[in-house]
Formats: sequence, structure tokens, C-alpha cells
Amino acid sequence: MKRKSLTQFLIEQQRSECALPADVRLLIEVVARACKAIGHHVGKGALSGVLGSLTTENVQGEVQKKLDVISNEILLEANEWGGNLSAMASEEMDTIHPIPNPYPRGGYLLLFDPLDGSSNIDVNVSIGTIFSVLRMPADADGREATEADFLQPGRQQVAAGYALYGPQTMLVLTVGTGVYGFTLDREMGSWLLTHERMQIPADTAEFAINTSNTRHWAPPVRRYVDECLAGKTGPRGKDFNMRWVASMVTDIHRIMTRGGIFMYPWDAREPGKPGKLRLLYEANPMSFLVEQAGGAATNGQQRILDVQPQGLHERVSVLLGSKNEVELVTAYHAEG
Ligand code: AHM
Ligand code: MG
Repeated sequence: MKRKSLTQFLIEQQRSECALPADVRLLIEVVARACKAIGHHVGKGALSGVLGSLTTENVQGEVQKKLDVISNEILLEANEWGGNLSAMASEEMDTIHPIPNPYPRGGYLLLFDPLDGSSNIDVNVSIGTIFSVLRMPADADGREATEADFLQPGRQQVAAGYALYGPQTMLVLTVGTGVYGFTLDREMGSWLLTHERMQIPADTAEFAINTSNTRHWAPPVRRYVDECLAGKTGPRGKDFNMRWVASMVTDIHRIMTRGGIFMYPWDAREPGKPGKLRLLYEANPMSFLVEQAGGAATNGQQRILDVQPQGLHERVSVLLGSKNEVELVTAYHAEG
């Protein structure tokens, strides 16, 4: 069976009604190439000495893994010279990375979590890369990007996606025309379209949450999960299954494939923080993908894509996946 390559898919998007700008097409291709390189390192593991931790911490106070830093470097180097970007931002960097001289600057901003699910790196469990593309403000007129330029609500994303380094290496992408999944043909080195128009069923009987935090949850989350756990004889009238990989990319990919709800809600461990996951390079790209696949994504109060960011590394409470379940747990938040 002859499959469509990522390049062909993107050129068709460029020629279609959505008229994907050529520079967005090119920068997605560069990100995809960088993910291929990251996947190569992930696949080598102990053979190339990339496992284990460094002594450094990132801006969030998390000890960096060697692969966090390697993946960040790969994405920066790959995307610096293409001429499509004005600046980049990452989970692993305190502040933004403007495109350095002598490279030309473009009209877009790229954000990424270079290696998500870091706690799974050393135990050979699936991990991923998450990315988001924003436009530079229209009045920027060639000036250098600032952090404020990145603080755009997620609904303004031009493209978003993730790479999943699992039994197969996959790239799951949206440019606002649905969600498409590409599988890396490792022999040929090309991304081939294998999952056309991915759709999340509105109903599900599977939830994903770190239940070791149960005692810290807010009442609406506790109520929702308790009702799922009550099974057939409870208010939901059906048995639920639970899955938690602790790699957001992998948990979301399962939901993209067969439905489910993923929650990393606010909890009382750090009452001052709105959640664990970061808005700009984790929650926003995933919410864009999930909505494009027919699902929903809220922070309990509002649609995540409508949250006005205040800071580059801002955190957010995340409830996303099958539409009816997300709406139910969101309604519980409104009831208090
Ligand atoms: P990371 O970006 O440092 O890898 O952290 C984000 C990860 C998500 O992939 C995952 O959903 C969550 O943290 C797991 O958290 P926990 O360790 O509480 O299970
Ligand atoms: Mg992450």
C-alpha cells in the first residue's frame, strides 16, 4: 500500500482551502526531522550513554535528565537557521531563545517540551516531544521577539503536535484541519500517514489520573473519580477502567486512539500553583489536538484554549479527552 508522506500531506494542506503558509509547512518539517533525531537517541538508550540525570535543574526546579538536555539542543539547532522563526521557548530554558545572528528571523514562534515524561526515560517506557506554533504579533515588524509575544491564548495556535517514542515512533499533528498521525518508517527515514482524521469518541469508560494524589484533590475531582470507581451499581451505571503511564504524550495518544479522559488537576500539595502541567507547551498543544479530534479540554472553569497566559512557564489544571466526560467533571466544578 502506497502511503502519503508528511511532505506530501503538508503540501496538500498548503494547496487546500486552509492554505497552510509555506513557512509553517517548512518549520513543521524541521520539527519532525528533529523529532526523528531525538527518537534515534531515545532508541539507543544505554548504548550511547544518554540515560540518567545531570546535576542541573531547569527553571521549574526539576533535576534535568541527560535526554531532556540533548533533546532541547537538537530542537534548538534544527530550528535556528530555517528563517521561519523569530524565537523559541522550552520547558528546559528559563527564558526565550531569540533566533541568533546571522540567521534571518521569520514570523513564527515555536514552543516545546523537548522530552515529556522524563521519569520514564530510564525505565524504557514511552516518552514524547510536544510542540506548539504561534504567530509573531502582526505589528512586530521584524523586531526581536520578547517573552510577552509568547503569551497568547492557545486558540491562536497555528499548529501543534507531539512525537511519541514508543514501540513505533509517531508524529501526531494538527494545523487546524483535524488530527493526522504519521508513523516513522525507520528503514526509509520517512514519516508516513497512517492515522487519518483521528477522532476521540464522546463517551468513554476509561480515565487517567495519578490516584496517589487522591487525598489532595479538590471535591469535584474526587466526586468524579469516586463515581467512576463505584462501577455498574454507582451513579454512572458502568464499570470504568484506569490507565496512567505518567507520560502525558502516551496517555493522550491512548485517548486519541480509543477515547478516555486525562486529568492532572489542581491539588492541595502546592495550593498556590494552579496545577502541575505547563500551559504554553503542554496543555495548549494537547488541547488544540484534542479539540481538533472532537474532544474537549478545560481547566475545570474554562476552556484551556481561552486561558490568557501570564507567564512563559505558567501551570494549569488539565481535564481533557472524551467530550461528555470532560463536560461532566467541568460541571461538577461549577457546582462546587
Ligand atoms: P515532565 O515534563 O517533567 O516530564 O513532567 C510532565 C509529566 C507528564 O508527562 C505526566 O502526565 C506527569 O508529569 C506525570 O506526573 P506524576 O509523576 O505525578 O505521575
Ligand atoms: Mg512535560
